[in-house]
Amino acid sequence: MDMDDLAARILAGERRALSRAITLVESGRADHRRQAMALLEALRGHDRTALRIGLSGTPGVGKSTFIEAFGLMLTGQGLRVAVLAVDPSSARSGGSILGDKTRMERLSRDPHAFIRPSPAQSQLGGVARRTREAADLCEAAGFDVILIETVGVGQSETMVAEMSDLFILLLAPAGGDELQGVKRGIMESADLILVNKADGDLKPAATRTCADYAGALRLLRRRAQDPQGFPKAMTVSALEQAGLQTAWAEMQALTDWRRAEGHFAARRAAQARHWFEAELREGLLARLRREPVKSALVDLAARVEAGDLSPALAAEDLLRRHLGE
Ligand SMILES: Nc1nc2c(ncn2[C@@H]2O[C@H](COP(=O)(O)OP(=O)(O)OP(=O)(O)O)[C@@H](O)[C@H]2O)c(=O)[nH]1
Ligand SMILES: [Mg+2]
Repeated sequence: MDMDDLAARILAGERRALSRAITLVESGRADHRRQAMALLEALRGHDRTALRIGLSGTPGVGKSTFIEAFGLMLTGQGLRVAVLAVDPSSARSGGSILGDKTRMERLSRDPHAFIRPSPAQSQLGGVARRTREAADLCEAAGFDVILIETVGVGQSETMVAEMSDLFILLLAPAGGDELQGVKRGIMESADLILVNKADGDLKPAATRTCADYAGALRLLRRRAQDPQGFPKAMTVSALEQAGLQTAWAEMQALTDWRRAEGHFAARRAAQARHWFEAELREGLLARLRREPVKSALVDLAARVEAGDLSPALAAEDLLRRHLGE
């Protein structure tokens, strides 16, 4: 496979080339990895920028329904929309392809949309790299908006926030007055909180929940990358397609402001640095798991356990002998 040719076809917006490229970045094979890196290098330097929107929410809040309705609204305005998913449970369930394809039936048939379900991969590091590189590929292919969906469990939310220009938290109306146990860290990384299902019997509860979150957001420390009034909480109904246009207008207003103030580019730069450091850590840890370091590590660990060597000295010895320190 010629990577320059594949790059040219991606830049020309060929969907099959894009699918093939994403398969390549998902692969764990060493030769595929080399090809993927050559491909991403060949694509460097284009001047396309997609708006990357991370969307997080617990199972059942309506992520798929929202993405279908929101995505169709955007394609209806002539925008090209890519949907990527990060599902930490997909390693267990074998991917959420089935559920998502039925929930996003119309969007998946839309020629202006591209939906790529989560691959079955257990390691979060691998998922992060795959999703990040898939987003780069979609951006090169000329998509205007990239939606990155994740279920709100574990580290996946933080990971998605670290690769998005905007991070959106989708919530369901709460019964009581509790803040649904949303972790503080996630609240702090949200740019927009959307309380979904603001329709029918659930509407009063959705309005109350929204007010609760708006209050909680006001208590958070002001962030440099926010204009007055952000982060914001709003109600929507994915089912009745209500509030979606308003939500999109808020996302655009925030993005325009951040671009004008330099925060957009600064955030991307900080993210690039973050992922460089993450890759470096992964790479170093991978070397510890490979020979000859692996055996040396087992050997030194045994000596530390036996009390023959101090932990610090053992670590220093391994670093000096094997990692060129
Ligand atoms: N009333 C109401 N129901 C909704 C709305 N959006 C989604 N639902 C319903 O909520 C249920 C879950 O919706 P999904 O879109 O599958 O939720 P999800 O967040 O993708 O769920 P997982 O993929 O399991 O994480 C479905 O029965 C939807 O019909 C809404 O705006 N209003
Ligand atoms: Mg879903």
